[in-house]
Amino acid sequence: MALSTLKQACQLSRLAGTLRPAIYLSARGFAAEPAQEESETITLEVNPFKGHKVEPPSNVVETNKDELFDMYKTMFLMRRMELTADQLYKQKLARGFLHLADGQEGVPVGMEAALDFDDSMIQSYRDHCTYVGRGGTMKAVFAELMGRVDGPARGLGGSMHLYHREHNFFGGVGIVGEQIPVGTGLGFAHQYRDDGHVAFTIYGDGAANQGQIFEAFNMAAIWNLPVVYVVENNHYGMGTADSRASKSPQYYTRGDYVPGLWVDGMDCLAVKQACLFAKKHALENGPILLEMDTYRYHGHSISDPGSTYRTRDEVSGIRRARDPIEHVKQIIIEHGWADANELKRLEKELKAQVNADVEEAKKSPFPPEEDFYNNIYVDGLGAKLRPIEVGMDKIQLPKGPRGPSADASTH
Ligand SMILES: Cc1ncc(C[n+]2csc(CCOP(=O)(O)OP(=O)(O)O)c2C)c(N)n1
Ligand SMILES: [Mg+2]
Repeated sequence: MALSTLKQACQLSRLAGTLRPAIYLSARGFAAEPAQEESETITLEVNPFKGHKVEPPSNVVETNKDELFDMYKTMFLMRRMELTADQLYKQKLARGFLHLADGQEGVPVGMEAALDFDDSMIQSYRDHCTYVGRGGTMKAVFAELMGRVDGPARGLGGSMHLYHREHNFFGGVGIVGEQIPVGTGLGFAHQYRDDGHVAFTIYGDGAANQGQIFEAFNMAAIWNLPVVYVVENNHYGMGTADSRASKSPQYYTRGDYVPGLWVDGMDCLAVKQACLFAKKHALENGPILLEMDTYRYHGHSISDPGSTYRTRDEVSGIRRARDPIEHVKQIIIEHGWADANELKRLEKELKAQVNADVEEAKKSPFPPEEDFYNNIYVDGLGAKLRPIEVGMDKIQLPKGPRGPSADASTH
């Protein structure tokens, strides 16, 4: 499809709320591809799925050149975004918490290839790539990290609180496991509205033994809610290996009566196939659990070097054998669609795009001072923080026993 036609299609489908993110990235000029005919379908084998109480889908997947280029470019951009966020933090331009997902890019990219933006999604604090997969911009991510108003939380939320209401991305939440009951509620909303869409509820292996998960599974199964639970098993919860935290780290089996699939989460095509299957299953039969076997290259957060509880060899071994971007790059090269030099040139363009987005984000202003007092109380109640009356230009302690006459140093 010619790029101009693609852009028109994107504008139309954005209005209809069903835009697919890879195409969205192309439309924003990331894909400096020459105009080309629609590419022909090819089939590839992915690592076989393992099923729990369900017959797994075939491991032969259909794809094409355009889709693979889009996946490759989107994952590459996500990787650069995460590495750039690391740099911004070290330069003290980004502040607060920061959890990076480099290594895990195959999951959001494969997931979004199977969904549209009318399906809803909720994620943990490791949310930058998920947000971009949902059609959020990298400029907005950088702006949020640097506390600027062009971030999705107007610079007040930071890394853990990305959000995209128009594309049904409900965060970005900081409390481990908090998103699981909320995502179950999103599934309830889809069922109640009978809108033919599903809720993808994503959590980590470190959340997978919490009690609230099993309450959520039970409710979703009793009511046949269209919820796809996705456990991103990156094999560590902070510095604790999954085998030390879980009696049974076979998370795809842990829903008991909820069927599950083990998925090679380092292969975006396997993820796509599993998500297509899971969406259909959830709409027809109720909840299903996908275990995405994946890996994070960075430490748990920016303050964790990530090398005390695992060996450097383990990290470099996974990078060599299973890297999600290298995998797709190899497919592209093997099919003769581009050679290594052409891809290098393309990567240079993509890096320049990320740098340009950072510069744009830096132009975004910090929030105005009054934002400090907004979003605390319902509008109209005024900025009253007990026991202190707060105004923009004054802080007055009330008179009386808790006022200035009391010992203010006893807090
Ligand atoms: C209820 C709760 N307990 C503990 C924490 C501290 N904490 C933050 S992240 C984390 C590990 C979670 O690991 P996992 O679910 O595997 O996600 P990952 O970080 O690997 O993406 C913990 C214990 C928290 N944020 N919330
Ligand atoms: Mg984990």
